Amino acid sequence: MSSNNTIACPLDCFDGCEAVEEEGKIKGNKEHPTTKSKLCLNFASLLKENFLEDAYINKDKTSLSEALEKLVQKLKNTDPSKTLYYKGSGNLGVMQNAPKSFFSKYGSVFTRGSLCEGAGEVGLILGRGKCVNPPIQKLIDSDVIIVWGRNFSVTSPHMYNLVKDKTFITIDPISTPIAKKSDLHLQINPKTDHELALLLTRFAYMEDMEDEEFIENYGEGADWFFDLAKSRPLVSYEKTTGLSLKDITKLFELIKGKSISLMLGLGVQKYYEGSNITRAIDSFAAYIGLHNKEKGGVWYLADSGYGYDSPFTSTCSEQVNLPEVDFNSYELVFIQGANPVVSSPNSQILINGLKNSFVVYFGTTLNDTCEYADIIIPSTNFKAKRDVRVSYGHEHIAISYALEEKQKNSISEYEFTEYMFDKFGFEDLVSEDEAFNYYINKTREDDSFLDSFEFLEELEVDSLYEEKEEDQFYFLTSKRKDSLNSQFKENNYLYMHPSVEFEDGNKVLVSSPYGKANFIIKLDENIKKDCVVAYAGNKNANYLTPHKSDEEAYSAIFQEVLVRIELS
Ligand SMILES: Nc1nc2c(c(=O)[nH]1)N[C@H]1C(S)=C(S)[C@@H](COP(=O)(O)OP(=O)(O)OC[C@H]3O[C@@H](n4cnc5c(=O)[nH]c(N)nc54)[C@H](O)[C@@H]3O)O[C@H]1N2
Ligand SMILES: Nc1nc2c(c(=O)[nH]1)N[C@H]1C(S)=C(S)[C@@H](COP(=O)(O)OP(=O)(O)OC[C@H]3O[C@@H](n4cnc5c(=O)[nH]c(N)nc54)[C@H](O)[C@@H]3O)O[C@H]1N2
Ligand code: SF4
Ligand SMILES: [Mo]
Repeated sequence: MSSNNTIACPLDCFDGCEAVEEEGKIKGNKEHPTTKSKLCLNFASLLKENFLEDAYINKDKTSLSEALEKLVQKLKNTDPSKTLYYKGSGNLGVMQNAPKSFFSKYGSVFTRGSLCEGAGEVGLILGRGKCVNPPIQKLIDSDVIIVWGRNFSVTSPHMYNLVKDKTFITIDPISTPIAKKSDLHLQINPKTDHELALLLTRFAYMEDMEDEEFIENYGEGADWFFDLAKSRPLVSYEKTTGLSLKDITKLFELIKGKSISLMLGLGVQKYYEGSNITRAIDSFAAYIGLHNKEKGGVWYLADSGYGYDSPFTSTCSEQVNLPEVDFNSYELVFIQGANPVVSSPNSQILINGLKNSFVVYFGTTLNDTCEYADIIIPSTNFKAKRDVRVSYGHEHIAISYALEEKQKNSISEYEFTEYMFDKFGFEDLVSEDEAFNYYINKTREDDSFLDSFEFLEELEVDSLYEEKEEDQFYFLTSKRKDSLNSQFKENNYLYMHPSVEFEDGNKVLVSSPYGKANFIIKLDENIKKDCVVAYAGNKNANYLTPHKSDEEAYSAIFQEVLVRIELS
C-alpha cells in the first residue's frame, strides 16, 4: 500500500489520518481508506509548530548530551520507587511506548487509568469482555447514525466525511454542529444518559423492536435489564432527562426498520458512574440488536492495540491512579508527551507538586508544564521519526517514514530508550526495525463479533440534578475544532447561554468544591441554559475539576461537578 513517502498524523484523534509528501508538499493521502481528503486545521497547525531545538537544565539552554547525562546521574542517585513515569497522549504513535521498557526495568512508579475514555471503555468491557469497534464499512453501510455524547463532525472529521449524507440523531446538551445537521436533536440534561437508555428500552419493547434472536443467542440478564427499564413511570423521565416523550416517539420513527449505528463519545462518561452509564447505553443497543449485524453497530474510542502484542515489554511494580496523581509524592517525575498542568484535573494540586519535585519533561514543544521542569529534553518531531499509528476510531493504520532530518538537539523516543538501556546496562530492547516492521506487517482480523453479552442488571447513579441548586451550573468540557487538547489555538473563555444574567465579555469568578478560577464570558445560544462550557485546553478549567477517579476505571471525572459564578 505504501510507497515510503507517508506520514501518520500523530495527534490524539479518532481519525488516525495518513499524509503523503509529494514534491516537497505534505497533504492528505487520497489512497488511505479513511483519510481520503485534505487534513484538518490541527494538522496544519502541527506543520507550523516551532519544535524544540535546545535542551534545558534549570531553564538554561544546553546540549542534548548534557541534559541526558544529567538525567542519568539523577536517576542513578534516586530511589527508583520515588520516581514517577507519566506519559500523555501528545503523540499516539506506537513508538511512544519504547521508554516504558526503560522505566519499568529501572523501577519507576507508573500511572493507571485515563484522563480520557477509561470509564466508558470499562463499561463496554463489563458487558462484552472487550472494547473493539466494528469494521468501518458497517458504519458506511448503515442507514441511521445516532451520535450520543460525541462531537462527531468535529472530533472525527474524516470518519464523518465518509457518512455525511446519512440520517443523524444527536443526543447532546449542546447544539453541536452535528446536532444542527441532525433530523432530531435530543438536548439532554447532563448525566442523565442512563435514564434515557432505560426509557428507550421501554419504548423499544412497546415498538416490538427487541432483538429476540440476539438476546437468546448471546445475551445474559436481558430480563433484569428490562425490569430496570420498567421500574419507573414513563413520564417521570421527561423531567429528569429534559426530553419529551414526543421526541422519543420521533426517534423511533427515524430508526424503525433501519440499520443503525451508534457513535458513542466521551460526553456520557465523564462522571463518577461513567462506566455503568455507558453500559446502560450499550445494553439498550444490545436490546435492539445493534451488535453482530452486517450493517451498523456501536463505535466508541476502541482499544487501538487490539490484535497486537506490543514489542515493548513493560511490567511495573507499582501504579498510581492517573486522575489522582500528586507529584509531591515523588522525588523525580518524568513527563513524556503530556501537559498535565492544563490537561489533568485539579491544576493547583499538580502545580504545587511539580514545584516540589525534580521534573523532567520530554516533548516536542515548550508547553505550560515546562515552566516547572528542571530538565527539558527535546523529542524529535513526527516528520523525522519512523512510527505507526493505530487508531481508536477505526481499524486502519497510518505509517510514518522519517522523511526529514530531525531538529537539532532532539532525540526520538526509541533512541532515548536505546541510550538509557546502554547507560544502565539493560538488555533485550527490541530493535527499531523489528518493532516498526511488526506493526506494518501484521494483519489484524476483525475481532468485533461478540460471543456473549451481559446486560446491565443493577444501576445506582447519584444524579447531579438532585444536588444542583438554582444558582449552580453544570460544568461541561469538550473539544474544539482549532485545538487538540492543550495544543494549538488557545481559548480560555467560559461559554454560556444568552439568557443568563451575565454579558459577553464579563469577567467572572467561578467556584466549585475543588477550586476557583477566573474566566471571561462568551455568550453562545448553542449552550443549554443551565450549563457552562470550557473547552479542552482551557488553562483555567481544571482548577475546578475533581482530583478523583470514577468508580471502576481509575478514570477522570471532569464533569462530576457543579459551579457557581459571580462577577469579579
Ligand atoms: N478537533 C479536535 N478533535 C479531537 C480532539 C480535540 O481536542 N480537538 N481530541 C481528541 C480526543 S483526546 C478525544 S478523547 C476525542 C473525544 O471526542 P468526543 O467523544 O467527541 O469528546 P468531547 O468533545 O469531549 O465530548 C463529546 C460531546 O459530549 C457532550 N456531552 C457533555 N456532557 C454530556 C452528557 O452528560 N450527556 C451527553 N449525551 N452528552 C454530553 C458534549 O457537549 C460534547 O459535544 O476527540 C479527539 N479529537
Ligand atoms: N478540562 C478538560 N480537561 C481535559 C479534557 C477535556 O475535555 N477537558 N480532555 C482530556 C482528554 S480526552 C485527554 S486525551 C487529555 C490529553 O492530555 P495530554 O495527554 O496531557 O495532552 P496535551 O494536553 O495535548 O499535551 C500533549 C503534549 O505532548 C507533546 N508532544 C507532542 N508530540 C510529541 C511527541 O512526538 N513526543 C513527545 N514526547 N511529546 C510530544 C506536546 O508538546 C504537548 O504539549 O486531556 C484531558 N483533559
Ligand atoms: S483529523 Fe485527526 S488524525 Fe486527521 S489530520 Fe486532523 S488531527 Fe490528525
Ligand atoms: Mo482523549
